[in-house]
Amino acid sequence: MLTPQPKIPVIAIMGHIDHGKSTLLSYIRNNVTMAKSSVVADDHPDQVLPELKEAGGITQHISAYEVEHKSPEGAVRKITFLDTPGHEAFSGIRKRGAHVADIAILVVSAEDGVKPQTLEALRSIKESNTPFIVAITKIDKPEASVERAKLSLAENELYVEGYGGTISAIPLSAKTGEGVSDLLDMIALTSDLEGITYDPTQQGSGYILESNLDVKKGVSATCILTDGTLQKGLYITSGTSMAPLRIVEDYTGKQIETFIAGQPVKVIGWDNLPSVGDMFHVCKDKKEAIAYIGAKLTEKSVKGDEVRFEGKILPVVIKADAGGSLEAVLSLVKSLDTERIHTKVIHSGIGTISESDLKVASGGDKALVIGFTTKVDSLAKAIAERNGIEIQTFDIIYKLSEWLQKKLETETPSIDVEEVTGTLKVLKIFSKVKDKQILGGLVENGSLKNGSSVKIMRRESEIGIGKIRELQAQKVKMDEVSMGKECGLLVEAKIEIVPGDRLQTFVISQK
Ligand SMILES: Nc1nc2c(ncn2[C@@H]2O[C@H](COP(=O)(O)OP(=O)(O)OP(=O)(O)O)[C@@H](O)[C@H]2O)c(=O)[nH]1
Ligand SMILES: [Mg+2]
Repeated sequence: MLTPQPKIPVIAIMGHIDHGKSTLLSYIRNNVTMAKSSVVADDHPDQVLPELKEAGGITQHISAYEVEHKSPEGAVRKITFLDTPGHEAFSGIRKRGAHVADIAILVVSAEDGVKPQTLEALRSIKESNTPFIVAITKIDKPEASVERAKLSLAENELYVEGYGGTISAIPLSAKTGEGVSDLLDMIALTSDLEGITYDPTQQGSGYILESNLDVKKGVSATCILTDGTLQKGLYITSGTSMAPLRIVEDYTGKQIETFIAGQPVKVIGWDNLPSVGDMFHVCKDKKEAIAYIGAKLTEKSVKGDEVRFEGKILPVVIKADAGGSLEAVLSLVKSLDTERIHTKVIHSGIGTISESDLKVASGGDKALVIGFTTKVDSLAKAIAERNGIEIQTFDIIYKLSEWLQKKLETETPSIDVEEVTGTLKVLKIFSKVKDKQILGGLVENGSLKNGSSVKIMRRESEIGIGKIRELQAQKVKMDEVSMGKECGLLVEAKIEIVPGDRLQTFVISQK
């Protein structure tokens, strides 16, 4: 028997935003690989390098590439790379990257050292028990210091070789290419040492990396096999979605008959969008697939009651271009909730903002429609105009975040805030005729103004309200008496004031 066989290692490139993950990958694809590689995880299988089309120069999807590397000994091997985003909103994608990878590359810039998402990526790598290599990038930059980067790793309890640990750290530049082949050799070595293998006789299993809706092709999903092989003709299910293995593309967009562990492939023709990060399961035919999904549906538990929220609720409809980015936008939107305002996603989905989305947004309270790297069709635009619905679309996640934060601020209902401007301690009562009371006291804080309303406080509680009708200090009528001064005053109040009470003046402002 031939089993197990060496597997195409799946390498996830992870790390903080702008630390050079995508640039490193495009260097590898352009200069190191023998075969021309391409992106499969997005909608553009044409040969466009990601940094040329990344909105705002940041990665916002997971992308999978297959490359061929020739070792110094001349052995050629395939490697699958997953490029993950570094922006904080995409933690779900990073987690999945670490989870499906056989080896992770933790990218740390020699300029910046460890940053928040470096640590978050490291946590995901450790949680999934993935072996990893550190790549210290941008060493060509004048401000770069490999030593400083290694030290900052050590300060965060990641000890690389030479700094009390065993983790390999490869300094490199994706601009000059220095060190890149060392990294590839280290990947090959780690793959051999880790014994990354698969069983070709097994029915394939793995995960959904990304899902997309294409106007021409329909629903497609990028899947990665973690073990086994798959042939055309079978059925694939994930969650409650399924697809025949009829149109399956490899990394070049070419149709393939069989695919093996470690290969990222695009399966086209799903009945609806599979959830990103879910495992897929293979069935021999449609009947079995339907039965499998049916069994899963009955397992589904009922969700608990939502917690009551007293503040304002802003209904929103969210559309994104792909499953991973939709997930990121949904969690971003949720994270912006405050004590006084919450968004409520009444509908979300993938694809162009269309008539049906606007219908949902127009029903009941008008919802805000947010699109992320999607278009708005003309019918939807017309309905929005007619019904006064606001549609906003964004290509860059942080722009969406900034805008929504501002929007929520302006939509937050103002509340009345009371600020105490003066406190008087009542020392003596001179007279009380009906509700007019003449008393003497000491201003303990702030100042008291004639004509002000006062709260009458007994110990810690407010027992009533009143109004200052006259104010005197040393028998002279005053408009205002300030802290530390004694004064006499005429207060109109229904409550009988007694010595020891405190009178507080206040202003009400809206916040
Ligand atoms: N000089 C120099 N610049 C680099 C190097 N690697 C990346 N850069 C630059 O750093 C910036 C960010 O690089 P990216 O590769 O997009 O960073 P990233 O880690 O993929 O960023 P996200 O995907 O948004 O998390 C770009 O302007 C690159 O040109 C390098 O080795 N040397
Ligand atoms: Mg990137």
